[in-house]
Amino acid sequence: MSDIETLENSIMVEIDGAEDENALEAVRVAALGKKGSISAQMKTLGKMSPEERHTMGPLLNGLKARATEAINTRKDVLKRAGIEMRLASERVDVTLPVRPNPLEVGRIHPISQVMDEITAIFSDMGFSVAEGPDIETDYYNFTALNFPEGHPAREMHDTFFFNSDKNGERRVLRTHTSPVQIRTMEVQKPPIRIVIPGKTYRQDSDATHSAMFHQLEGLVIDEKTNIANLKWTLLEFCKAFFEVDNIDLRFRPSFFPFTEPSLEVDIKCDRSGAEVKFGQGEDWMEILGSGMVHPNVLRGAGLDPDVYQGFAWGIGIDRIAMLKYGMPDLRPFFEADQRWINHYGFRPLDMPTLFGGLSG
Ligand code: 2U9
Repeated sequence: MSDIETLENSIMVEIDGAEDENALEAVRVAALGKKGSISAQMKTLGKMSPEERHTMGPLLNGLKARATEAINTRKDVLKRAGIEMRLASERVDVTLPVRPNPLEVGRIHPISQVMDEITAIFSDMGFSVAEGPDIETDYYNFTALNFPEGHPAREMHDTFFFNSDKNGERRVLRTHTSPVQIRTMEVQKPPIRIVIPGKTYRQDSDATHSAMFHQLEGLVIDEKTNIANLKWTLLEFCKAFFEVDNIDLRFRPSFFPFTEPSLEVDIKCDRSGAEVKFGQGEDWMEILGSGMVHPNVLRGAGLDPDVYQGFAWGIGIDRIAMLKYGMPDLRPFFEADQRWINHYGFRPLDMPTLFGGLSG
């Protein structure tokens, strides 16, 4: 066997033995690369006599062509084998249901949704959102709000009291978000326009009351703020929140220690069906409480009632969420039942805005 035949045999054995495309590439470089075995043979042609070159030239060119072809054939085989292997190992069950987009999983709780809706409405009117602690001092929860010491109103709130500390002071779980207004008035010079959404606590629980519930209160203080401003603000809020234009409100005199005069607000509605409808009917339903901030409250927070006046209101978020979205029972709000939240919850990326729609 000639040297060329021996070389060809050994290259062909290596090509056939290459188990993957990387190994085959190594064989190609060893044979046909710049310093490869076939290239080395080709280089010897230049030193041969014309007769020798005449014989050896075609032999070496034939070897180069056959080696190249064998490499390409083997490459195709290996490529196809690779695809077959992936097809066998990577099975896809096309009958499986489509997985939901991770951004779409999870639901916004109706309370968070309603808080976002209300804050969107008041942000649009120029209000800021304020927050404060859930555990309050007796002073901020009661005294600063014009509840006289020992007054039965303190008990009326069904307050959760903590044990007294060594100074005899007892903290409370706030019974309303009103302490936040006091804290704001102490540090911010009017004009003040704030809304305070948050958790509040009272010892009360049945189908429509829970010991922890949510309120949204609001406060406006300026030099000429008056009761007409209060009525307009609450009317515009109700129109936007219930997404009905012809809302009718009725203001009834009431009593709260922190406002004078105090007004309870009823909304006209139709209660004849299973769900309450607004903008129609002849019934009235109490929806929120409000009033002009009591001069004692202003004075206590360091504001001169002869210069500043303002209005405040409070609304139960859980209750208006039930009203707006037709939820009959308050208790599932706090039961973390996945089926309930899937039914009543809101899509996470549908942020309530006045221009895009509040409730999607
Ligand atoms: C300051 C001054 C006045 C907040 C007010 C109400 C009337 C009210 C209830 C609504 C339903 C509580 O959740 S509820 O049971 N709230 O009726 N809240 S005026 O008045 C304030 C607050 C802070 C400094």
